Amino acid sequence: MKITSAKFITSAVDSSNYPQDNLPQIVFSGRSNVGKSSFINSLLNSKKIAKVSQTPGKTRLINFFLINDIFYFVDIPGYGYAKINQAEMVKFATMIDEYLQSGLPALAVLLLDIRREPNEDDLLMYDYFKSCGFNILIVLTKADKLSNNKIKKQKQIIEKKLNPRVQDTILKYSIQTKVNHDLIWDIILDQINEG
Ligand SMILES: Nc1nc2c(ncn2[C@@H]2O[C@H](COP(=O)(O)OP(=O)(O)O)[C@@H](O)[C@H]2O)c(=O)[nH]1
Ligand SMILES: [Mg+2]
Repeated sequence: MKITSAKFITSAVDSSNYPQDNLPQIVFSGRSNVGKSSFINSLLNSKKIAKVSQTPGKTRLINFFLINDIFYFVDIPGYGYAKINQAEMVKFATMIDEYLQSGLPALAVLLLDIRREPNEDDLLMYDYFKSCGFNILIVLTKADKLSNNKIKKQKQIIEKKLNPRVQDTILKYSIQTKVNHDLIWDIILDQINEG
């Protein structure tokens, strides 16, 4: 995929702020620090596009990036914040619920750190994506941190815990080696063209 333009469009708390043009959307989700911003930047061959969503005030919002003027990357906030109170948690869940129920996402990308066993938050998010009827791509980040042997073992551990559907794809990724970069783009573009 040749990226000719990638623009930050808007941050949203609710549907009144979503883009209204009905272009396909790819949603990215994962625990804080999983490497979501790095992954988005790496797919877009950009050093900073997803950084916008890291500026203060935007990290807990839904951020929309318009790619090549034909589809959106949608960055939803990393779950599993340590310091969040009950009221914030409810607000946060409501915001993500509303977006995922909006019928907009064409593909959900769930990011998991290849070195870690999925936790309750990861499993909940995966179940949630399934219940929304999304096609799901699971990306195991930071693959460069493990040997090939260890990668194989971790992939088995993660698959056992997640129990993925046959139609879901699981791929490792690394921002250093860009392994599976083209394959991931193929999957994304397939989804966009189907919609
Ligand atoms: N070695 C390595 N580090 C990574 C990779 N992806 C992300 N990181 C690092 O992991 C940390 C968290 O990444 P970030 O993209 O900010 O995570 P986010 O909180 O999910 O957006 C940063 O220090 C990144 O440099 C990767 O593929 N390989
Ligand atoms: Mg981030």
